Amino acid sequence: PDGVHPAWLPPEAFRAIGSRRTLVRGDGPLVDTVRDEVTLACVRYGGRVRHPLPGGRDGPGPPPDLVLALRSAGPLPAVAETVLAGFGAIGDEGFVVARHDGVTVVLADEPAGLLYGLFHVVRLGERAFGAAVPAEHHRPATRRRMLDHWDNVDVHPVMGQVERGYAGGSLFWRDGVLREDLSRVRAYGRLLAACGVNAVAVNNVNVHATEASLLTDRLGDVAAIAAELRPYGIRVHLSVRFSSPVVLGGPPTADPLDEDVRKWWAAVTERVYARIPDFGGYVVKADSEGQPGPFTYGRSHADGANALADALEPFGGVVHWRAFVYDHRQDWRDRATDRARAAHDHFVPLDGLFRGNVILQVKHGPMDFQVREPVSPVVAAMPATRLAVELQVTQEYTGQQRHVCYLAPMWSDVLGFRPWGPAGPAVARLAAGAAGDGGGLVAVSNAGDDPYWTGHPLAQANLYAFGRLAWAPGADPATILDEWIDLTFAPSAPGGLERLRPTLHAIMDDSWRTYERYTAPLGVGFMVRPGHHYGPDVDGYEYTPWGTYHFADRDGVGVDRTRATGTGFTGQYPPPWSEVYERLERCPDELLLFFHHVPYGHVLRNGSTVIQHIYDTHFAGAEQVAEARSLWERLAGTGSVDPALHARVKALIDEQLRCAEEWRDQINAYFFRKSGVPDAHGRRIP
Ligand code: GCW
Repeated sequence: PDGVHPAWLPPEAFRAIGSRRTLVRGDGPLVDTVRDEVTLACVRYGGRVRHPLPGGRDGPGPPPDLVLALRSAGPLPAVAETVLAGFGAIGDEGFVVARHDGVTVVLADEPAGLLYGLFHVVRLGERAFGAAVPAEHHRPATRRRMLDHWDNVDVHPVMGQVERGYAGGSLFWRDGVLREDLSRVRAYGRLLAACGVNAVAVNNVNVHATEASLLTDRLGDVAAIAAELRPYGIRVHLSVRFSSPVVLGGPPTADPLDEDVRKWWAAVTERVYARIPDFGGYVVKADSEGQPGPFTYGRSHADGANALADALEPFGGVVHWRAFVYDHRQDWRDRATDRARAAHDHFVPLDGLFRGNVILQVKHGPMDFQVREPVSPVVAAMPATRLAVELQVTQEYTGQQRHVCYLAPMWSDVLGFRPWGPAGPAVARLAAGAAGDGGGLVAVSNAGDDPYWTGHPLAQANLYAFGRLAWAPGADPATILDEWIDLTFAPSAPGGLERLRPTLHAIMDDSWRTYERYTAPLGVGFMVRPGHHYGPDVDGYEYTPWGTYHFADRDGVGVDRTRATGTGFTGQYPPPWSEVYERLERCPDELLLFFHHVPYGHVLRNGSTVIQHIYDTHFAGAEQVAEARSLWERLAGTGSVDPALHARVKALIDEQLRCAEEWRDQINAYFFRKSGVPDAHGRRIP
């Protein structure tokens, strides 16, 4: 669409394909998408799409450079048969790619696989048409790779239109109605398919009155969005309010065991599928931060989730039931209540009680998307439940898309974490499910109607990286960044990427750790301004009911979550982590204050004291932002990046530096005043 940045799919990304001869073989809507993509590219760059003749024979002309074919598409060109020899099932979304006898061949069992294969060739660009390459089999690690939008139809008086959205308004709704022009939704679906996402939940999990009716009266909106995303293999899910029966004119109760309530959900769900046959299912935030839930009726979360699951089951739909359930009205004076424990305390006793089409959606950390948290112990504690791990692409607690914070290294750590130690499975495997039937990966989207999609242009990399890691959790974050750089910038940097690439790596590779350095230290979390969560406010949440405390006093800081003397949270982990986190001398530095309350003079494993580490990291973090800023400035006028994009990033980095310095000064001043310990290097602390 006009005026919208093409992100990682500028037209030039299709040059290599568009300047060649391609044969597309197969039928069905997603194959049509592949054919349309190739055709468009060829119109632009002078290549040809060859159409098979009726009866499966290929049209006249020279042999193709690229074959994109479904295995079932009848007799395949000889080169494709050669590539396929010896291959068993390729899988629903998988593809086989090879370069053989001067032909690049992409083969799939199912249309979705062909689509992902096409985007693989796009990523390769010219490299796809070079030397011979033996057949590679690509398949997603997880079946469902989903983005949740926290979009409202209306503009919410406090949260705005997109809750925790930092990229403008919703892509779907405007002025209280579905947008008339949905071409951007289609473009969004295309971007998502190109990085491997295959599901989108369209609305906020805090479901307000207007949005509740998306399930019934406004179902047409959901159907229209689904129609735009379908050509890119993306299924639509809907966040629903647990009290829907009551608020949408059904029975006067939402008791999940009430027969009328169950009938109501069944009838409503049937109507949803009549309209959207490939509808994915419901997302539910229940008994959480004021949302209604089964507790109102004395029922369990298994009862609640199962009622909706039963309604979806006949149609193959799933319920994503969120595990983000905790007491947000706790008494700060009460040291025994620990929000980190809540999800495990609530849900682990229910393991085995959920229907097969319930997916328990667990935030990756036990608190709330902080820059540093341990992996949620729930992930390892519910073997009889399908679990999805939820990440946050939108940068609520990581700089709100004003700060550069490339999150792939954090996600990669999370996905690679092994709850039972080195011999056990990693989180990515648990989300995928041993038999491929796990809940998958979900992330809160950072996209909105901003011309750059994500507010900060460099935040596009996070959206791209989420999809790529959901597809291949073992992928290297720096390699993913390179893919994103090549696709996004190579075409518009006629001078090449010699300057831009190293600059982007210098600014982005370590930006998550930089952000960690200048914000809340050593895993303690929060210390943000309450409400909007931007910028520092060390005690902002300290005496509130939200359960997010640091307990700093004149002697020390941190939350004692040990079994020996604290809240016992460490006991929610299996060994070895239950022991590693419990023991001060074994606990990783970066999580020290998440698990322990220690004196300022406590010596970390890295040899520094806690207080000196706080000073050092805060000075270093702000300095690194200053360096990033000057690196970015040096690109100005070099032609390596579009001037408008350069200017946007420049303005944001200025703000990032201002904010990082404020963080540095507040945190350092706070802990200097509390502890009275001076900085060993005598630097200025206000
Ligand atoms: O991170 C917190 C946010 C809330 C959000 C909640 C959740 C949608 O501050 O805005 O609500 O998490 O995940 O449900």
